[in-house]
Amino acid sequence: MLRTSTRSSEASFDVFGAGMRPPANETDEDKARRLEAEREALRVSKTIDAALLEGKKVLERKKRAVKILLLGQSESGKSSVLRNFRLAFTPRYFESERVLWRTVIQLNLISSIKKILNTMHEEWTEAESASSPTMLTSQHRRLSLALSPLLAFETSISQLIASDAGGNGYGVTVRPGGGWKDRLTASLGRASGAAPALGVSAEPPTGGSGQQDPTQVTQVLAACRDNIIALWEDDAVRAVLAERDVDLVEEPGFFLDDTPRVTALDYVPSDRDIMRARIRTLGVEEHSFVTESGFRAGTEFFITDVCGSSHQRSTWIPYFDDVQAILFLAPLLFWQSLDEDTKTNRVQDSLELWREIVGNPLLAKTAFILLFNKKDILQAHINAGVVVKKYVPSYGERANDVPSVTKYFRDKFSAYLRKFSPEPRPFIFYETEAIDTKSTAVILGEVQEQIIRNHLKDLDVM
Ligand SMILES: Nc1nc2c(ncn2[C@@H]2O[C@H](COP(=O)(O)OP(=O)(O)O)[C@@H](O)[C@H]2O)c(=O)[nH]1
Ligand SMILES: [Mg+2]
Repeated sequence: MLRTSTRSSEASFDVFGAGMRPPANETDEDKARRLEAEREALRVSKTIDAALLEGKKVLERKKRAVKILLLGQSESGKSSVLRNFRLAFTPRYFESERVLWRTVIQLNLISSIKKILNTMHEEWTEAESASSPTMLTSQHRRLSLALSPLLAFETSISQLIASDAGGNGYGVTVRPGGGWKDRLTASLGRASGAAPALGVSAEPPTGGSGQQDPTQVTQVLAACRDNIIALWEDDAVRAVLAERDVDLVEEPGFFLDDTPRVTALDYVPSDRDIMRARIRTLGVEEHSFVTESGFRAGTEFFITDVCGSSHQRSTWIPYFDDVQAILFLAPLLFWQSLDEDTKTNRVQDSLELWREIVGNPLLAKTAFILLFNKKDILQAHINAGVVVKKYVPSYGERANDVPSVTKYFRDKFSAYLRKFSPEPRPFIFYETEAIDTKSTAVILGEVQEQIIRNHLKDLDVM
């Protein structure tokens, strides 16, 4: 039963007042305790108020900020576009991270070497068990032995920066949240005894934590330089790799052709190197920052970078709420299949993902910007004589050139958008090459300005 209270203000005041009044027989000690408890209660209440206010401020900030989602299959170039974004609009921040990319690139290089050494070992094992001949000689054994110290570095530094992210045995895989940057910064700082610096030739480290010391890898790589070059330029090694379908040049994070530069003691990664570096993030990463330059510098951005592999895609949905724009990355690499599912054609997979995303009612108001990324790779393959019709039968007799391929797929993406969008909307598309920072900066400049303008219009401040 619901009891109604008497609404006499005097009565309720009295009741309230009696409860708050100190007891008549209160001792000095009790009084001190009571006052302390009251002070504590007030402090807690103020803290809660401040937290609520802070939470409200964050929400308000986030509401005014520009929210962008980077979507696309694994390896489509999402993280590279984000890096370009930071280079173009937060250059000071980008500079501060250059030192970290050196270690990532060194690891990328070692990963390629590891693949070569593993392939050579497979060859030897098979040659021994089947008593079949091999092109590899004792000279190759010596090279393999000389380069093996690098493998220990790959393992220990990957573990250091990847924490418990695991991985597939090659390359660098990290958990979201930027923790890897903190761990690596700390480790580089510890090893040099000061803040990490670039452009100075490192002295051989004296302290540090043994093989986990990322500055030592610089020394060891420098010492291995000639052997790495000898390995990579060896005809027999190349032939064994080709025979076993190991195509390192096509893989992300390929730096073997840059060995002399990357193994130099004073190596400083160029902007392009940083865009070419490969690091895999498991899970969704949210980046927030205030732009230092560009249109309306000082604008706050929240950019969400997801992990694109197919079994991670269900984790994207919570990030769809309240985003102004989606940058959808779709490289037109029609001759490739997905790493995680070798039966699925990459472009087909992108199209299906696009269909799901444009059809999602949560994104009905979101602007779509489609980036046909990796246009350099498309161009190189078309130049090398790859025939589109062979992989995409419906391509028919259209001209086998980049503009025709691009138009063919653009029409497909556009038709899906028309057909599956909850309401009609335009989309912009660009052909991009995320490792070319200059051309990407121009495109991102346009995109960023357009998104900010639309956002300000929505907020009614323009
Ligand atoms: N050649 C070339 N490589 C690219 C391009 N965009 C990205 N990459 C490389 O492709 C790899 C995967 O890119 P990443 O941004 O990590 O893809 P994500 O998995 O979608 O985040 C990286 O090694 C990049 O350097 C491009 O336009 N051209
Ligand atoms: Mg990524």
